[in-house]
Amino acid sequence: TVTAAENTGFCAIDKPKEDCGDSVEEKDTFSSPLSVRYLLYDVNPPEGFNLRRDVYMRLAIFMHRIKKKENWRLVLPPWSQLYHWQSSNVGEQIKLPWRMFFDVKSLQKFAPVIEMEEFLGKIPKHRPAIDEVYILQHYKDMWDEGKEWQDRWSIEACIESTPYSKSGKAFKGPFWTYKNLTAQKVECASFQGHATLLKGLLNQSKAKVVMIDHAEVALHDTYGDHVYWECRRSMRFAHHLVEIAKGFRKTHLDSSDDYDGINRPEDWLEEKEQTTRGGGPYLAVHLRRKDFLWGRAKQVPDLQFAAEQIEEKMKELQLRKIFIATDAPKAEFAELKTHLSKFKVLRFEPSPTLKFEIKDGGVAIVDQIICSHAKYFIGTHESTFSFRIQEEREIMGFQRNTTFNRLCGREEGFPCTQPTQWPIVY
Ligand code: GFB
Repeated sequence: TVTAAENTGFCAIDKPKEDCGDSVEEKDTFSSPLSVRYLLYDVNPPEGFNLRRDVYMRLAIFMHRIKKKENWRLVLPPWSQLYHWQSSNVGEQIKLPWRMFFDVKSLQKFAPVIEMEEFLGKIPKHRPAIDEVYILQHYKDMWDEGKEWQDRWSIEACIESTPYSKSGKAFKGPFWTYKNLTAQKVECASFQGHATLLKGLLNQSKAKVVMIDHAEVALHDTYGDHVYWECRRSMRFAHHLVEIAKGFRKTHLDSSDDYDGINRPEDWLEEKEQTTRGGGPYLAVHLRRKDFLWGRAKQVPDLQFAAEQIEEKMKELQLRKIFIATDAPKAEFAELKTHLSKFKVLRFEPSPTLKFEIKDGGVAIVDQIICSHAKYFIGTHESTFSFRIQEEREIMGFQRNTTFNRLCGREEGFPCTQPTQWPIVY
């Protein structure tokens, strides 16, 4: 039997990587110390998938900027044990390569990135994988009154305890759950500034393999300029997930790119400014629940109030179908449906086999793809999950009033302040 994922060219963990992404490597044998250097990174453990995507962009843009002069490879940190990935029955959600979620070839057209396994395959046996780890931390005086903002970094004592500990000559650490990985040196670096400021930190070191932990401390060089958007456009989703979303749109939402007037070239480099007036004949809502119910209590509506807002928009747009992307448990979704019984309310619910293959991350991406193709989208206040959908819609050229919308909390009332618009730049 051919599973849905095999059918769509799914790049499983055990599939040869040549089938899934090109190597950008020339032969680097590790013999000449600085010919090629490797930058590894990790992010504050509780952060979710979509904030991590943003941190990737900060580093990829940095690599893109220096790629003509310096020979770095950015090693894509495998996805391991994300806090929000809580499904049982999907197997272990650790060490998942980027090709499960993104088109790595497409990423490589913007920045010199490689998968972790490709990097690990290069390390000679006798050698610790990582030479130096720098844990970024904020300056203690960063928030002091009257302190002027100034780009700076310095190696300093660690302010908080770290998850790295010395064992013999080497340091052990979380290292994306790879038990055998070690580092030769671990230090803290107080850091205030944009990602390109990391250049100073990397170049004071002569190490071949450097890891930056808490990379989220480094800020975007420029948020929203054309380089930001090039990087963002290079983050095409993995083909098998796009195909699964296409199938769902066609079967359940009467939606296809042709009918909906959406026209995106295969290669993001060929993408030009687009205008989409259509979109699939459905309203898409990203209804963030779980930790947002207490983290953003004022701005996240209860289900009844969410349904009232959705119903009003449905009447205005004269649509029949609603697609809900949500992290809500089944019971909450069932309750929402009872409040919207006049409409067809749908959610993407993969079969157990498919879910096992694409995992929680894949389900979330399919949700995002479906939301990004709708005639009208309403997101959740300050959710990076919603932000990424808005960006996708900007790339496709939807009218901004159909994209930058969010549900209002009961306490705020309706209407409420809507999200900032971040227009695409070419
Ligand atoms: O993606 P994310 O950073 O967005 O984290 P926020 C939320 C995670 O929850 C997603 C799941 O990556 C998914 O795993 N999730 C949320 C969903 N909404 C949906 C959905 O509609 N469909 C599916 N399938 N899954 C931030 C976190 O969350 O919120 C931070 O990154 C922190 O760590 C902060 O917790 C408060 O920006 O929404």
